[in-house]
Amino acid sequence: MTEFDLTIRGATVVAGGDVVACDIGIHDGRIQALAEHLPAGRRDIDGRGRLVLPGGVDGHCHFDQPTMDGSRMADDFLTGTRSAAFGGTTTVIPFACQMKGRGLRAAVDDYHLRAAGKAVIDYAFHLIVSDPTPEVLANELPALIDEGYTSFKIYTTYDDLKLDDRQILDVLSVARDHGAMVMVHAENADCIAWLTERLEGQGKTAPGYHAASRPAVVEREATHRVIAFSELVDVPILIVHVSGADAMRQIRWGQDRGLRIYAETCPQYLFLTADNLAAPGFEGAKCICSPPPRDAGNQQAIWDGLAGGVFQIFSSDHAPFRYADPQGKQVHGEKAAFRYVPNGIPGVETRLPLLFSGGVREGRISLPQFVELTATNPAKMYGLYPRKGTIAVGADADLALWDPQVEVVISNDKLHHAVDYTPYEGITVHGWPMTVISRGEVVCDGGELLAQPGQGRFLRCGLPRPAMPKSARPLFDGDLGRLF
Ligand code: DUC
Ligand code: ZN
Ligand code: ZN
Repeated sequence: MTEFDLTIRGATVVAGGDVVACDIGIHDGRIQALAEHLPAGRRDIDGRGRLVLPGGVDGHCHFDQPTMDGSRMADDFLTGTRSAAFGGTTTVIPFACQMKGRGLRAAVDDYHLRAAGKAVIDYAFHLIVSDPTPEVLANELPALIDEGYTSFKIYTTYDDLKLDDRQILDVLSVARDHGAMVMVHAENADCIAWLTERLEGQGKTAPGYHAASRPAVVEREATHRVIAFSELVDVPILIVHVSGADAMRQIRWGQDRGLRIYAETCPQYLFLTADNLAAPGFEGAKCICSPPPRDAGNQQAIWDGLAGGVFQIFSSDHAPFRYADPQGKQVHGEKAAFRYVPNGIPGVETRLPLLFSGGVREGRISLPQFVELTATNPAKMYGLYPRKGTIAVGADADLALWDPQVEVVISNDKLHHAVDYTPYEGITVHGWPMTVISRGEVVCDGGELLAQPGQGRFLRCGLPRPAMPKSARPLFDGDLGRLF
């Protein structure tokens, strides 16, 4: 038998939906053996007292994404992946964003340049399709899917990004034909614009009114609409950053109807509420994100949906803007109306500890559910499984060794992103990843970064199995009867 490069001994391991005591033998960056007792490796790590989980897969985060309003994201591929790694994540999937009037290929090329030589963990790209021209639909998108960019996000809101219904149907149809996964940001743009104008007319421009401009009904309507489109085109969709009970009910309705509707939620919908947006002065801007956090009842609904299977994945939607910065939340000044504040909050490092503590430690979800939501399912949804997201022979040795007991009070000065605040300041969590391993190399250990920038590799994604349409037949095969 080949000598292991690394053996982790005596740990409690979550593998294949079970919690087992075993050793892990690693060779050439991959898991080569799982057994009760394995021979010593060239290096051994004592795993006693540690919980070994697959490294997290954060299927929704934004690093160094170009913006249109003069703002700038604080995290690039170095600080973003560093922060992810310290929080137990070993794969990230940020977005190559098409600018209206430009091609998708240009967005991908530019994003590779931004990533080059920086990442400390592995990364893939989603695409954002904001301008589905005939050329994009017929040529660019199919070619990119073929090259390993097999998931894309579309928006029903934000002027720079939103698609109209006809465009959404066109994009869904390409996804169906080529086997890609479509992520949807579902909020009704016209309702938001209408409400925003009225609020501004009443002088209600403080950050707290951001929540009033995007109430649950706005998310519910768009969620139901895209579920209907998914049924019409017969293609699965994944609704991202679901904020509460209203949208969840639409999703459950679609799922009960037998449609392949998947859903993601994020820490902000469990640990923040609209009250955080209404903090004194401009402070609430720190929590401006869309959809906005709701209230305690909706937080509970999200917990229930995580435990009960409405949600398949739990991502950060890390969108990092510094607070006290003319290129951050204050790009239009420290008294700007809420509509001019960049949307997004940081969370790539705190995603896993918050869910581990609030979910597993508090008994709301099981440990295997935690692993599914944060690693296995995102890997499956985005065509990275079984290479990523699981502890199995042959998988990449991407592992997080957790101390499940340690108590940590979250504070920004302990985090590794480049943002000057965390919305979770002062929250106490139990459990934190102490050692993080990427393809067999220790990336972080005891608070120290051991990886070199550029060590992370770009991943081409396969076609995700969950993106397969219900019917294997082409949508229009000369027989329109199926549609009616
Ligand atoms: N909403 C998004 O859709 N993306 C980034 C951040 C946010 O709040
Ligand atoms: Zn979004
Ligand atoms: Zn996002």
